[in-house]
Amino acid sequence: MPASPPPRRHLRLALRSDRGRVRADNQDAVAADAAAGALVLADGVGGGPAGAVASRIVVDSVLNRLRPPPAADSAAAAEARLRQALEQANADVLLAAADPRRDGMASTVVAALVHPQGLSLAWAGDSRAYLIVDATARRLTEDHSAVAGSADRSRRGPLLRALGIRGPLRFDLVSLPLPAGATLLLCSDGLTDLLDDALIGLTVHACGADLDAAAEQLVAVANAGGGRDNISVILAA
Ligand SMILES: [Mn+2]
Repeated sequence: MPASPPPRRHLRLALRSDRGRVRADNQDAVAADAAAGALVLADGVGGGPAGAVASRIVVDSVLNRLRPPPAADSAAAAEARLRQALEQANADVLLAAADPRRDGMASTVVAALVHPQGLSLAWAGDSRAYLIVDATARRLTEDHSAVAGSADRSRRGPLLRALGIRGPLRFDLVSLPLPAGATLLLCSDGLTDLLDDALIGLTVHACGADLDAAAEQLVAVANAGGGRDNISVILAA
């Protein structure tokens, strides 16, 4: 007899999206659904308000696709759903960009699905996911930017992958186990430009089981460091 899958875990969530201290508006967007185990974060780019339009389309489109209960609980099924969700969101951004005021808008995306086999992730661009165990933050994603690792996006060069860019859609997909007691973090580059991985781990760990406090504290530390960009975080445990 096949082993029955482990029970679906009950997710606790905390979401924050902050304008920061320099930018005139917030072009990041965050959304999550605890029952579906779905989290999505997007960082829009584009002239004027278009970046904010793009990131909002992305989070709404992806979450809509991830909300219905899955036909299967496997990691492969989760990856297939993430792939379809990103393809749909990409199409939605391109369609909305047909409006000349929104020409050239695009958005990063990082989306996570928590399922009985663990965690599946899909991303395009330089928004990141981390798994935090004790005070150690392990980076799960690789930035898609011309000079990964530079201190801010203007110096890193253009995003190599994003939703809404013309041409073939490219993104990464990965599945991994989700250890008991681990905290998942999705975040935009406004956080990671100002906090290194070690400080992210320590900051979350210092707040214990209080995810809201941890999300608040991550944003506060980034703002204390200058808040040069919009700062967004989603924590799940
Ligand atoms: Mn950003």
